[in-house]
Amino acid sequence: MPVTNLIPTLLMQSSATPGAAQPVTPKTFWLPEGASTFSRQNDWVFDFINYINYFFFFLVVGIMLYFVWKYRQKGREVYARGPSHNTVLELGWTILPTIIVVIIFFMGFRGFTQMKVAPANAYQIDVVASRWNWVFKYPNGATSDDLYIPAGKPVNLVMRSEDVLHSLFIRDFRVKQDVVPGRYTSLWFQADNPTEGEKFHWLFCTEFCGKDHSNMNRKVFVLNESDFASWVIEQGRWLDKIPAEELYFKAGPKIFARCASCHTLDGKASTGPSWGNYDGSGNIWKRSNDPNTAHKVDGKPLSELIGVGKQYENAKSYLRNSILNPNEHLVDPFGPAMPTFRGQLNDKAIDAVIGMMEHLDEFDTKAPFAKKTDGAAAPAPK
Ligand code: HEC
Ligand SMILES: [Cu+2]
Repeated sequence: MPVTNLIPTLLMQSSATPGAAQPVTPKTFWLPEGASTFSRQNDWVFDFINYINYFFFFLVVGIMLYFVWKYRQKGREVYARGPSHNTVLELGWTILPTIIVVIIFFMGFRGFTQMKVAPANAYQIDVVASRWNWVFKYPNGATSDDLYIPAGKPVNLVMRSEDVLHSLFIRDFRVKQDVVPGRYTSLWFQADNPTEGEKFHWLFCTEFCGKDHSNMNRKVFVLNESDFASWVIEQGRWLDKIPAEELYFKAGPKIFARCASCHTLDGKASTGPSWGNYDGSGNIWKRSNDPNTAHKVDGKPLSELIGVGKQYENAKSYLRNSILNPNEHLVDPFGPAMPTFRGQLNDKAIDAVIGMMEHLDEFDTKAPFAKKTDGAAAPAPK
C-alpha cells in the first residue's frame, strides 16, 4: 500500500469506531466526558479557575517554604523588627485578585444566564420527582422511567416534586437543578450526539431525600431525531398493544417496578404494606375481597368500607381509589407516604396492576417480578 493511502487510514483509526460520536469535551482527572452544548464553556471555566488555583497554590507554598529556609534562626540573636509596610506589594495583592475575581464572575454570570433561559423552540419534557422515583412525561402523554431525548435539539425539563427536595443532575451534560415541592423549576440542555448502542449518560438525584435516595439513578438516552419521534409514539402506545388477557402479566410487573420502592410481594412490610400476606390476612387481593380480616384501614376493618351499599361496591374500586387517592384511607399502621398516581397511570395501567394483585400467586416475589409459569415478563419497548 502506498504511503499516501496509509495516512487517511491511520486518521480514521484514531477516531474510535466508525460512527461512534466523539465526546464534546474529553474525560479529565476532574470531569467525565462532556456531552452537551454546555460542556465546552463549562469545562473551560472550570479549568481556568483550577489553573489559577494551581498557580497560586504553588506560588504561596513555594515562597513560604523559601522564607522558612531563608529566615530560619541561625545564631542566638533575635530580630524583632521587620518591614511594616510596602505600598506596591499591598496594592498588587489587592488589585490583581480583584481583577481575577471579576473576570471569573463575568464568565460565570454569562454561562448562568445562558443556562437559565431555555430557547423558545425547546422540546418540553415534564419531570415528576418523588420518593424515590423519577417519571418523565412527553408531550403526547407517553411516560418513561429512563430519560429519552432527541439529539441536536434544545430540551427543556419542567420539574416538580411530589414530596421533598430532590435535585436532577446529569453530569455529562454539566447541568444540575433542584426540584422543589410546591413550585416548578426548569432545566435545559442540548446534546448533539446520539448515544450509540448500549451507551447512555447517568442521571442522578443529588439531594439526599431518604432511604432509597441512592436508587434514583436513571439512564439518559439520546436518539437521533427520527428514532426519537418513533420512540415517543411507540412509548405512548405500548400498553394499547398488549391484549387484555395478557395485560396483568405483561404490563403489571413493569408498572409494579414503580411501586416496588415501598411495596413488596413477599409479605415483608416496607414503607407501605406488602402486597403479599404480611398481617395474616392473605395477600392484597384476598384481604380486600374478604373484608372480615385483621387488615385494618383507618383503624376499622375493611368490611366497613367495602361491600354493597358501602363506600366501595367491591375490592376493585377500593384498590383503584387507593392508587388515585392514596391518602384518603390509611392502612394501619402506615402514614401518608404514598404519592398519587393520578395522571401517571391511565385506566389500562391501573387495570394491569390490579390484575397483577388478582393473580399475585403467579408472580416471582423478586425483581423483575416475572410471571413464574410464563418465563420473563415482556418489558416495555425501549
Ligand atoms: C413512596 C412509597 C409508595 C409508593 C411508591 C407506592 N405506595 Fe402504595 N402505599 C404506600 C403506603 C405508605 C401505603 C399505606 C398508607 C395508605 O393506605 O396510603 C400504601 C397503600 C397502598 C394500597 C392500599 C393497600 C392495602 O393493603 O389496602 C394500595 C392498593 C397501593 N398502595 C398501591 C400502590 C401502587 C399500585 C403503587 C405503584 C403504582 C404504589 N402503591 C406505590 C406507599 C407507597
Ligand atoms: Cu431524590
